Formats: sequence, C-alpha cells, structure tokens
Amino acid sequence: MYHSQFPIFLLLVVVGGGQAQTSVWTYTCLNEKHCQRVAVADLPGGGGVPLDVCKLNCNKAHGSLFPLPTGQVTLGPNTTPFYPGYVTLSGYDAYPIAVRELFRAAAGIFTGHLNKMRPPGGENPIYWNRVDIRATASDNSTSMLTLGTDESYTLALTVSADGKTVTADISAVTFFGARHGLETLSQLIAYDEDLDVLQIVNTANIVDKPVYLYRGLGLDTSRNFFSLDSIKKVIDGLSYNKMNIFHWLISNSQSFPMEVAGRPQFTAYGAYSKNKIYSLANMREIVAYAKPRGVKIVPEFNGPSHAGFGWEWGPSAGMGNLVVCLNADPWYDYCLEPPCGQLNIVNNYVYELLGEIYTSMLGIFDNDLFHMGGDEVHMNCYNTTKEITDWMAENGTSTDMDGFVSLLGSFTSKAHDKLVAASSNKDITGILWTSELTHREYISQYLDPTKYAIQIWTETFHADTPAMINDGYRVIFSNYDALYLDCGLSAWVGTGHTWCSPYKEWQLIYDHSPHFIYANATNSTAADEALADGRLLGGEAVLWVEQADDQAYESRLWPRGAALGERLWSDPMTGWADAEHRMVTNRGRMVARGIRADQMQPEYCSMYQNKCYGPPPPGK
Ligand SMILES: *[C@@H]1O[C@H](CO)[C@@H](O)[C@H](O)[C@H]1NC(C)=O
Ligand SMILES: *[C@@H]1O[C@H](CO)[C@@H](O)[C@H](O)[C@H]1NC(C)=O
Ligand SMILES: *[C@@H]1O[C@H](CO)[C@@H](O)[C@H](O)[C@H]1NC(C)=O
Ligand SMILES: *[C@@H]1O[C@H](CO)[C@@H](O)[C@H](O)[C@H]1NC(C)=O
Ligand SMILES: CC(=O)N[C@H]1CO[C@H](CO)[C@@H](O)[C@@H]1O
Repeated sequence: MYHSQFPIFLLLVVVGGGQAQTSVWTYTCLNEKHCQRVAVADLPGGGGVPLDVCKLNCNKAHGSLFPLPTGQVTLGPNTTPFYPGYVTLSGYDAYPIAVRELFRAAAGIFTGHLNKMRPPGGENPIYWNRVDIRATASDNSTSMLTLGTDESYTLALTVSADGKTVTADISAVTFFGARHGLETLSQLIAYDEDLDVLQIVNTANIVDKPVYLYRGLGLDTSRNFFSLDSIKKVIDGLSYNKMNIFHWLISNSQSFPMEVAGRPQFTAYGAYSKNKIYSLANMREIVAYAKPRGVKIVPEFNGPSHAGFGWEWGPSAGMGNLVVCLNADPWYDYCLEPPCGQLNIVNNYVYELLGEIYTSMLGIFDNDLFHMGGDEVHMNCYNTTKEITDWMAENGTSTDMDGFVSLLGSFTSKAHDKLVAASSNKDITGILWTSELTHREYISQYLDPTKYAIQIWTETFHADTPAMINDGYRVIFSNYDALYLDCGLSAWVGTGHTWCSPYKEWQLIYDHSPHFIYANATNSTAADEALADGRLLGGEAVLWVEQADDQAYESRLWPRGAALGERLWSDPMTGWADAEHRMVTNRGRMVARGIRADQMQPEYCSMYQNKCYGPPPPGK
C-alpha cells in the first residue's frame, strides 16, 4: 500500500507545487521591446512572466511573429491561459470536400503543435478557458496552389467579458491564406512553464499578405538520396515560415532515383540502390503532404546537362546513344563535376523519352510551373562527340558558341513543346536556370518570356539580371553568392573549400531583396512595377547535396531558409538587425516542432535580449 501510494503523492506535489518550484528568475518586458531576466525577489509586486510568454507580445509592434505581417498589427497586452483540449476549429465544415479536407488537415496540424507544447493531462480547473477558432475562405472551391493564388488573410482575436472565451476569427480568400492565418495564430500562443498551461494573446488584429509570389527552397535529391521523412520535414519547415515552394531537383548525372511510368529502365540503371527510388506513389504522397501545409512542389527534370546514369540503356533498346560523355575521364575536360553526362540532343528518341518523363511527372506534380533545368551545359563535351559534330556539320551549324547556343535553343524549344503536350495546364511555365542561352545577346532570340521564367544563379550584380527583367522575363533570385546553402564546406574533389565559399550567413540572406537589387540597377519605380506585374517573381535558397544527406541537411537549411522566408513574405525596409530577436525565437519554435535547426546564439542572449550586439564599425 505504501509503495503504490507513493508515486501518486509525488504527482500531487509536482502539480500542486508548480509555484513552489518556480525559479528565482522571471522575465519582464523592457521599453515594450526586449524581454529581460530579473530576480523574482526584485519584483515584490509580482508581474514577471516566463520568457516564452514575455516574447509573445512584449514587442508591441509585432511580438514574435515571423515572418513579419505586411499590414496592420495590433497586439493586446494580456494573455489567457488554456489547455489544448479546449480549442475548437470551425467555419469550413460545409465547404466542398477538397477544400474541407485541406482545412481539416490544417486544423489537425495546428492542434498537433499545441499538444506538443503542452501534452494532455494534469489540468487545473482554474484554467478551463475556451479558444474558439473560426477559419473561413470566401473562395471555398480553390484547392490548387498556383502563382495566382491569393494567400492573404486577416486574424482578429477577442476575449469575452468574463475572460473565459477567446475567439479567433481568421478570414481569407482561399484555404492557402487561411492556413497562413493559423500559422500566425500558433505564434501568438506559448507554453507558460510557471503555471504548466498555454497562454494566448487575447486581443489582436492582423492584416497580412505576401510581397512575392514565389518563396522557395530547392533541394537536390540525386547527388545523395533523401528519405521521404526528410523531404516532409523540409516541407514542415517551409510551412512554419509561410514559404510556398519546394523545388525538388529529383535527378542528376550521379543518380536517377525517380520512377518514370512505363520506363523501369531509368531507375534500374540509375538509382543508387533499389531502396533509393522515389516511386510514383511516394511522389504523390509528398504532393499530398505539402498541400495542406500551403506548399507546392515545383519538380525539376534537368536537361540537356545533369543527365547521366539512368540513360545508358539506349543502344540495347535500339534507340542509340541517349547520353554522351557519360562518366568521361578526366571529368574536368567534359563537365563541372564528376560524373559527366549530357543528353544526346541530336537523337530524336531523347525527345520522345523526355515527353514520357514529363507526362509521368505531370501526372503527379500537376501545376503551373515546371523546372526544365538548362544549366551548365559543357560545350567541350558536345564539341568532342563525333555524333554531335557530324550532325552540326550536316546541318550547317557552326561549332563556335553561336552554333552551340542555337543547338541549345532548339533543344529547349523541342523540350518545351513536349512539356506543354504533357500538361493539362496549357499555361504551364517552364523555369530555366541562367546559362549561355539566357545571356543578353541570346535570350530574346530563343526564349519567349510568356513561356519561360528564369532562375538566376549568377552573382548578385550581374548585368544580365536587370536586362532580363527590363525585357519582360519573370525571374527567381537564387544568386550563388547569397542563396546557396552548401557553400563554405571542405572541397570534395581536391583540397581547400568548395567553389562558392564562404558560408552564406543568415544576415546576408536576410538582406537579399530582389526589389532592392533591381532598383539599385534601375530605379524604385521600375522595381515597383516589376513586382506588381510579377516579373520579380521571388527567390529561392538552394541546398546542393554533394555533402549533405538525411544526416546533414536540417542545420544547413534552417534557420537560414527562414531568413529568406521573411525577406520574401515581408520584404521589410529594415535589415537583419531588426529581425534578430524574432529569428532566434522563430528558430526555437522550429526546434520545438522537431526541426533540427542550427543554433544562432548562446541561450543567454534570449534572456537579455538587448545585450548581444556587435561593436560599432571602425571609425564610428
Ligand atoms: C461556397 O461558395 C459559393 C460561391 O461563392 C457560395 O455560394 C456558397 O454559399 C459557399 N458555401 C459555403 C458553405 O460557404
Ligand atoms: C569546338 O571545337 C572547334 C575545333 O576544335 C573549335 O574551333 C571551337 O572553338 C570549339 N567550340 C567551342 C564552343 O569551344
Ligand atoms: C548597387 O549595384 C552595384 C553594381 O551594379 C554594386 O556594386 C553596389 O554594391 C550596389 N549597391 C548596394 C547598396 O548594394
Ligand atoms: C527607371 O528604370 C526604367 C528601367 O530601366 C527606365 O525605363 C526608366 O526610364 C527609369 N526611370 C527613371 C525616372 O529613371
Ligand atoms: C534541322 C535539320 O536540318 N536536321 C537535319 C540534320 O541532319 C540530319 C542528318 O544527320 C538530318 O536527318 C536532319 O533532318
């Protein structure tokens, strides 16, 4: 008897004794801006709160909201304690099924976060307050996320006169806006470790919508394979930062892990192993996972370069060589990293197979954007391949740069025709990386700006960028000198660092504004116009994975990806310094939800928010 009662007795002490175990420290808000640790003994009248609760609304301008809302933000001074079991979500129950299911999934994700912050059990009846959430979308039939989707929302929080019911009203045009509203709401809730309860800011008004349409992260899953769980976690991270694009670079010359309907040879020859394949069902699962999280998958099938293993079965199938320069030695004469490989662009079977690949992919990733690759074509590979140079000679194509670019132009246009034929959306836009073809002297000759968008990976102040935007191209900024997340590691061929060193710090990423970059090259009126008409589509940080896999990607992606997330959602006039506390808080929130994001500072800096700053620049 004694022993069986002992644990119960202990439990009562812990629950009832929460106050008694309170630390000697508590937190107060200084100047409506910074949370700071103070001794409980120094606050004889009380008034301190746990740090996470302090951060909710200490800063009256925006609390810890991340990314910054772009419209009005009013946060009340008070919070209401509650338990996750007393939250209801309604408003969408009568919507058409596709949209209703998205709302249901988003509601489940939201309550999942709350349950993680404060698992059920051991509730104190004093805090049995209700949180009633009403989430609505005036367009109750849109279940596709496209570049034209309205992602705006408003959020209003009110508290009843008796203080026992908090009402959250989220209204949006589409589901995708409403889910952003739920994300914002989740950032107005924190765990109160003193009372072992959740606290919600009980009065607020927020009006919000994104500045850029395309807010993405790119992940290559070919140099090294990533499990479905890892890809889902990347999507989770995107959703916490209101980023809406996962650019999935599925295959490359190293491996071909993607199942193509009706062509098992691609993975049989190209996958690293039979366990390292994305089946059609796997890819469908990713699309379905991403949608209620407000994320669209933009798949990339790269060509004519970045194609190698997986294509070597052409001769045995009577189709001739489908790739050239495969695994050539020494690699550095024929490509930019081993193994080499480029599609045999003078073989018509290559176009037929591209059509089959696009049809297979668009059966899964059906949307308005498809990435066609197009980067890093190595001219010497083609120039030293007899089959290619013979064809060029017979067709009167010169083997100088103009001749090779015309060959690339014709490859791109034939591939684009196959893409349009494979798509149910005849307005599908093909995205291309910057390359020789997108240089100023060639681009308008070969690429129609209504059919293609350009993903820019050249350096930030490259002269082609403003020229392209002036000429009407829609652009996505992924400049390697700011937005490549793999830079700064050891080299993997030879010694020293990788080519794009140094490491790109979050501050650099945060300050990388497409509007600013274009305005610097032209003027702010021109940049406003380019934003309004969608030529400044947005940006994307990219993780190339020669040196990353399931074990090593989260700390490369986060929290730096979040810095880009705020830049693209809010594009604030202010720079990184004004975002630092929220970046740190947001990073902590991501970690609490299971993302292994890199640490940014000693924890001390969160406890004394105005103490960690750099010395003034020399001479100031
Ligand atoms: C869904 O939208 C249609 C068209 O706006 C509207 O007529 C209908 O009442 C809406 N349904 C619900 C349940 O709100
Ligand atoms: C291709 O090779 C020919 C003959 O060696 C050379 O003259 C030409 O400059 C090369 N083309 C390119 C684009 O390098
Ligand atoms: C503006 O662009 C030029 C190059 O065109 C660059 O050197 C300069 O640093 C830019 N200014 C700022 C403030 O970034
Ligand atoms: C702003 O830049 C655009 C694009 O280069 C140009 O057409 C326009 O004349 C410029 N306006 C001013 C006031 O300089
Ligand atoms: C476009 C074009 O002229 N294509 C020709 C190039 O040369 C080959 C023979 O090597 C012909 O079959 C093509 O029709």
